[in-house]
Amino acid sequence: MAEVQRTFVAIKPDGVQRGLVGEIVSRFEKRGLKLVGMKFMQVTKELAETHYGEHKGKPFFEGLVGFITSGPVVAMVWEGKDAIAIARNTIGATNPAAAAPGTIRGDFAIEIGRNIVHGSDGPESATREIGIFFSTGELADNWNRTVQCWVSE
Ligand code: IDP
Ligand code: MG
Repeated sequence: MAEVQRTFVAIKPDGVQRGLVGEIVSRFEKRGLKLVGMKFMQVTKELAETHYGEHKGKPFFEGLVGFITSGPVVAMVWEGKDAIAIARNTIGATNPAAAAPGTIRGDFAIEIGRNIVHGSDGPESATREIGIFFSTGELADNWNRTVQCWVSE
């Protein structure tokens, strides 16, 4: 039986600027994940450098930090069975040029530096990323998504 997980997803500044917030949120809702956290916010340089710490030193790091701080983002936490992998395959491959049609990146983006959405890549990064973007009081998990019995056995 798949484990119930939480994952961190963010709509990056390009997704916000292009008016794709509703479309992207809708895809996670329709897939069957439960929303437990959401905020519209400006990412600081410090938060961006912490969030993307694993990429420090890579040639695209400075550009990535500049991009992610260039406008507001929508930070979210989604919950469900296997939520981390489910969110990643809803998002699609890192390079949109190689992302399958039907995925968010495959449908709305064409290059890696403007790939619209972020999703945690494993349980440790999910815990870490949720923790740096949200305090526990900001997560609203005391609700029943009543359609859940039609999504999961
Ligand atoms: P992911 O977002 O699919 O997990 P990562 O390899 O963790 O992909 O890279 C984090 C982010 O860094 C990517 O989503 C993308 O925005 C950016 N990035 C990764 N590689 C490149 C690159 O070669 N050029 C420009 N940006 C890149
Ligand atoms: Mg990553």
